Amino acid sequence: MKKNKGKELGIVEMKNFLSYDEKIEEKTNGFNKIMTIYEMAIQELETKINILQKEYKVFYNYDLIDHVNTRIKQPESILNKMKKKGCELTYKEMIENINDIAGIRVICQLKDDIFEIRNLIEKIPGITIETEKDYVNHPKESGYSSYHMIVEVPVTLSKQTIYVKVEIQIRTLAMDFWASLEHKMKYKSDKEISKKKSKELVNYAKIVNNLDNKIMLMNN
Ligand code: 0O2
Repeated sequence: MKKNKGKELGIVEMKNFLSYDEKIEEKTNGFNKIMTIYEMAIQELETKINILQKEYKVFYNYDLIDHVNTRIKQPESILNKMKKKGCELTYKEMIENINDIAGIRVICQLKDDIFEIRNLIEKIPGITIETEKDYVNHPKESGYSSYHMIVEVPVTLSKQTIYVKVEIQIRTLAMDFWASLEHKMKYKSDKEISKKKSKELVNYAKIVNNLDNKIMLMNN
């Protein structure tokens, strides 16, 4: 379990709400309570990111952030991921091992902006970065490109503060277009797609990357 300024995270504070060794039961009161905490964390972080977006637009006349999407992972998706990771299907294992139950996607126009946004997020008071994955400079084999951060967001309730993990994905409009298409075609599909199509997708990812680089140069 992670420590934050000498404080145990997440689970300990959330223990007051339900018994954490219990098996996950979707759509029960306990499950909904946990999901509400994740929703609160998204709300907290989204507000802060929206403020940065507005600040850049109004004070610097610059569209640093094109738009922001948020989502709570579907219960079925959570359970599938837990099974894949070999976790026991308890709330404790879910909170400890599934980092992207709460997700925020920040979409920008230029590749350089991804790192500007990352640096601004790092400076938000109270937010702690737990892990980062740079699929922008190191795309996945599939061609997937994006900057990932797992951050801890403090959610202050009347009797306690709960530190909740949120996954942030930062990517350009072009990367987002590719990822959405590939997600639909392949990533979450039960059926395998042909090797030819997979290769084609990797090629399109390279074209998207090229486009992002050219637009960045043109802009500079
Ligand atoms: P969904 O449906 O988007 O929620 P870890 O969290 O480190 O234990 P994980 O989750 O594999 O392991 O980490 P990673 O690589 O950071 O991927 C997390 C998310 O990134 C995925 O969540 C996808 O949203 C996205 N992603 C990663 N690889 C690909 C890819 O090849 N193509 C597309 N389109 N998206 C990708 P989920 O839960 O897998 O799916």
